[in-house]
Amino acid sequence: MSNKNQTLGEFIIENQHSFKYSSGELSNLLNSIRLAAKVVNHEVNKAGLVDIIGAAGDTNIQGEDQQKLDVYANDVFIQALINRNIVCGIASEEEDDFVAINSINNDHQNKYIVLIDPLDGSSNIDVNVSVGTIFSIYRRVTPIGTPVTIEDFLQEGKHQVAAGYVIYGTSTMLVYSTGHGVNGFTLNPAIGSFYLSHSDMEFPVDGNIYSVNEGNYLEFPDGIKKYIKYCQQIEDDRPYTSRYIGSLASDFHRNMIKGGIYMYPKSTKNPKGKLRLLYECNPMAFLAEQANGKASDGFTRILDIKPTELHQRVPFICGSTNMVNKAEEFMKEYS
Ligand code: AHM
Ligand code: MG
Repeated sequence: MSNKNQTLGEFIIENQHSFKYSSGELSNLLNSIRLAAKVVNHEVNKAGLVDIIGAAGDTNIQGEDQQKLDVYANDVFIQALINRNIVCGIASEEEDDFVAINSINNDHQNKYIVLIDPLDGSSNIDVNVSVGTIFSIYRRVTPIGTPVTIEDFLQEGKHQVAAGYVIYGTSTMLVYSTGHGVNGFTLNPAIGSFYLSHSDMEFPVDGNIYSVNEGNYLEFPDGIKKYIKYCQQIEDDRPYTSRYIGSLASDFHRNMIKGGIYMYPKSTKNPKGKLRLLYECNPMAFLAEQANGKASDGFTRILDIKPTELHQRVPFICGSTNMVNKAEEFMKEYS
């Protein structure tokens, strides 16, 4: 039962029984993400004061080194996850390799791994536009009691046990799923708590918004070019509206609420696409499917792709099911 006065902390506890392995560890893990999101939010809110408090690389008035926000967010999330002694490994878009974490007792008993894009769309920071954090959680596949290996991180997205994002925007929101639908929580900055504001979020089956960086149009595969022309045609309920923030979590969030499609196809410049399968596409695909939407690389379900490397990139098409189906039809016919 959703309750509008419910905090994220209360919601996590109340829904703990629905996790497949209900030991409290996943709740604890989600709580560490909740805490880190609040810390990063505080820092992101100050970003416009950079001329006053100093830019990245400077030393501030207290003698502290100013970090770039993406490095700062990376450190905050990793530290918050390590502190709770629940995860055995973390991979981050900001790190070259995964970080193996031993448990406090030195016995490698922790079960969960986290993959994270700590500050996605960080080029938006300089112009006061929303940025996000995207996270993805799996159970390890190698035996408990041994150190994690790359195999634990290269799991197909369909094995995620939870995923979510934080948007640092006009309001700060944390949206996540543990495989039982998608719920969104809005931060009340005066109190410092996230409250359930969007319960059981779902993509409308159809929509009229398309989100793509059209500056790359000439470099897109023919299927995508033809689909974009289809979106622009004056026919039936078209032309659709074009909306592109350039911050995946925000574009996804708007499209989930209003109905739409997000595309980052491959191009001559990015022959494999730009977005990362493990840190961006898999968590968003998991959320999309949990919210009645769909995510594909144009031909294949994102969650079925077997990763071969940590920083692998894939073309990404995600959103309202009928719109993604239509884009796939064009890809099959023309690309
Ligand atoms: P980043 O991880 O380097 O921040 O890049 C990911 C971002 C997405 O949030 C966004 O949708 C896309 O890159 C925008 O890319 P572009 O500026 O090429 O349109
Ligand atoms: Mg990113």
